Amino acid sequence: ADNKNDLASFHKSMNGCKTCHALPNKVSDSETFENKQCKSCHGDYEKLANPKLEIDPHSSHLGDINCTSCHKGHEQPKLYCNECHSFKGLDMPFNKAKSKEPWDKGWDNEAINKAIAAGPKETTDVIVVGAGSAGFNAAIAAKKAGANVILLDKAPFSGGNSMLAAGGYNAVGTVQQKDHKVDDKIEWFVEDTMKGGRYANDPKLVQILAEQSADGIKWLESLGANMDDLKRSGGARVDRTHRPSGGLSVGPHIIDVLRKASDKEGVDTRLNSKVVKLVVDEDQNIVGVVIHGKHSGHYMVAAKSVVLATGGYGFNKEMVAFYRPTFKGMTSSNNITSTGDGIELAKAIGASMTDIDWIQAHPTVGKDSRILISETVRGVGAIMVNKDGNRFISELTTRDKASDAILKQPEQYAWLVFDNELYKKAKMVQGYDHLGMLEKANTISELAKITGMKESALENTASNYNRYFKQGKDEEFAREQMPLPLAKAPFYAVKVAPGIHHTMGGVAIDTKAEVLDIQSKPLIGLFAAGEVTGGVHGYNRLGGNAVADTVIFGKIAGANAAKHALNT
Ligand code: MEZ
Repeated sequence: ADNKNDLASFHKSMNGCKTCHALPNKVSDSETFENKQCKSCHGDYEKLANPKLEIDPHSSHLGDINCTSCHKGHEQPKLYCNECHSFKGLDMPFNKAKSKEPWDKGWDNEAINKAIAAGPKETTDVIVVGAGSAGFNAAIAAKKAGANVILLDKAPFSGGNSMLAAGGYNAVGTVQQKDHKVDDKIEWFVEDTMKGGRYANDPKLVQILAEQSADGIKWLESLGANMDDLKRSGGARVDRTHRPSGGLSVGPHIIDVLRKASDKEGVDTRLNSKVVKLVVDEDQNIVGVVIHGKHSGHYMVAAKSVVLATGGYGFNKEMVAFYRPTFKGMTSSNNITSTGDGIELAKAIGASMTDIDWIQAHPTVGKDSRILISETVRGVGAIMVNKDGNRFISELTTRDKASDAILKQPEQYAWLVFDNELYKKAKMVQGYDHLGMLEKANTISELAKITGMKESALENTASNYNRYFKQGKDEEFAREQMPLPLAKAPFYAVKVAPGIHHTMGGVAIDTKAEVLDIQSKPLIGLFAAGEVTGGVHGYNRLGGNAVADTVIFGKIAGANAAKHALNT
């Protein structure tokens, strides 16, 4: 420790460097020992959570992540929550410490070439790059198939963008649908997904998505997940979006389950470990990767199979501006990890891209924020009105259409309006309230006043909508489902605008999740799953299909990666 104001100096004064580190061992990239030390002295998150705090980072939706994600030993701490939120007054201890250059800035080709020339430091069967839902599912599937697996993530925590997924997982033919008497068919799932994607999807991939969707739910349940709640998402003709009961967000739940399951399976997860190169032999077959570890520098690990599960590029401003100039500068609901690394890695060894320029703007990101207001809110019953208080489209239309419609409204924003019945029903709405995002009033006209809408317009909208609800027919916009009227005070409104949410394009894959080259031949040993791939969603993804994609194709990629590694 060389900085009087940092956490390391404070701890050093107790029992020397041994307070935190397992000397003389080197610090691992995941800082595993250090994090165990934090918890052994301070207790786990449950103990640290302070019920008196309005916003408490120790009981957040990020779940049980490394303490050192925010509390840095030798440098200024970083409140990770504020990458998406703007919480004031959450002072972190030791915040006067000096900041340091990030360890992972830029590519260092000289260091990469040196690591390759030095040869592999280790050998494993399967390397999975990216520890979100696709990566965890791939790693667990590969491990269950008998392979040794290393799972890598560049971030100091696992979970990726999946940990922010709010809505749910689309599946057909589940016990849940049967229990709720929902009549659904694989063909309908396929048709809805193709229609939503403007028929630009790869039909073979969509068929797999639909056919294996119910098995994916069973698989998650076998790992410990609860997917008992059902709702409808935009573009679906029936209720097929599965999520945890009580209206909890799906992402944090399944990431918590997958973290535990992958530890139990014995997956070797390494954080702060960025893959900077896919290494191939003279025949273009995968032979390993070069990793840049926070503490171990550049090194090569050999493996016959690599699964790319690095997510999309929705948080990479330059890539968004390049592929979709009209979305330049638009806010993004994505995690800061969604920077398109897998696309660059795969491109560098000749992978082909599918629909790379198709980017989805989610219609309802909190205005001037990065917080997604889940489609669930409309699915459960909210209406959407413009700045004057008039509806302008069916709330359950697909996202591309809803976003386009908002962007055509005066001032390019909208309000979601709902009543207390919905507030009680959807727990995530209480979370938005907690974050101070909701306007609240005892009457519709008061709500109009507070939000600047026209009183008469909003009152008309509400009374018309309540009539449509009663008669079961939306005369204006043919909304397919109206689960709730606007009846029980208090009434709420949240201001929303479109924000980058999903990048539909990415590396081209076949039905075995093998990555294809520009002649549509598999790049031997390279697999991919989740948002890094293109083809599943066409030009527009339906709500609830991303989580399904990560689980189903994650499993396929992991199982095939294991098969390839163990049989060649
Ligand atoms: O699949 C999604 O992206 C989804 C359902 C998002 C949401 O609005 O909750």
